[in-house]
Amino acid sequence: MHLTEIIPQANRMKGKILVVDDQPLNIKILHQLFHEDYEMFMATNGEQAINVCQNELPDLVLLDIEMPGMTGYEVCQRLKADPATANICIIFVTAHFDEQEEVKGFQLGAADFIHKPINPIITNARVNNQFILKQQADLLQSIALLDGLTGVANRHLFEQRLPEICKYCCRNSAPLSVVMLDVDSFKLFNDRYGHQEGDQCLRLVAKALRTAIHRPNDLVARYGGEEFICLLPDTQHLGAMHIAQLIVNAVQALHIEHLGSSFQEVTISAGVASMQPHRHLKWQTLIESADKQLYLAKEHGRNQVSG
Ligand code: GH3
Ligand code: MG
Ligand code: MG
Ligand code: MG
Ligand code: MG
Repeated sequence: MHLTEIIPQANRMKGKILVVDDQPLNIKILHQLFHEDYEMFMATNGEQAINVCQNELPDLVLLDIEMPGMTGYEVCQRLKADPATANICIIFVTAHFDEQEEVKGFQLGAADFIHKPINPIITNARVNNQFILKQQADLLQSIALLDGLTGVANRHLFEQRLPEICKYCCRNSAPLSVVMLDVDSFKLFNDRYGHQEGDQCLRLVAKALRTAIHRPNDLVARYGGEEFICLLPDTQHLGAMHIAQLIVNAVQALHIEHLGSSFQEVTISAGVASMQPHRHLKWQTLIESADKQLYLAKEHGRNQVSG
């Protein structure tokens, strides 16, 4: 999975707002209020709202409570239960003031309430405040979970996601593959070209990795210094071997000079391990197997895949 899918870019210029209301007139009022500063999306029922959230990942949802079919509360509950949409900021828009109802909304994870009839000045202030808070939260999260040098997931995020992805694979009886990668003879690269060039090389390698791994549920992370790891749910061993080979080829195709290496350019080695998830199989075993395979790829001459 790419981080941009997990963490919306904190520095995006224009925020996205989804307005959900069964009354088109209410949508129109809110649209008029915000369309100049935000990219606007609309939905007239709960199902539609959830779809837009999954596809567009808005920053904020202005959510009507009383709607035929799914209520706003149910929409909120479903969005908060899905890790992909849980960070979306939800503001309920309601015609009734009822303490108990508002408490319920906050307990479900709403950020604020706006009361109908819409007061434009107050509504503007509340929405803009929540948007700023959302941006700050996104920024903090990206600092905590992204690798500062390469922009891919860091080890912390990897370790957070690994058990979740394993659970997902178990539930769906889906295979799970791991590709462990380690840049070849990188100590010699640093020695010859300097640490700055080394850093730039790691950025380019990470970019090549991100290009090769593009399914939404895949995860690319920097595992250690010059080591990367890819988690590939729903991927059989053969498919993972293919992807690993694509990465090995892509890194060599960068043609980064490395005269200390027998290939004369920067290369990477990969170890692949796969499993059919099973309650008794541990993900630790999977990582260990990939690591062993990586060691074999190194032993057999580097710039290759073992699995
Ligand atoms: P092998 O082919 O067996 O993997 O050899 P290697 O030289 O790559 O392995 P080794 O583990 O001996 O060296 C890894 C090097 O990676 C040493 C370290 O200085 C460098 N390295 C780790 N993290 C960074 C980083 O963030 N930036 C730079 N420039 N170098 C790094
Ligand atoms: Mg309504
Ligand atoms: Mg290493
Ligand atoms: Mg090493
Ligand atoms: Mg290395």
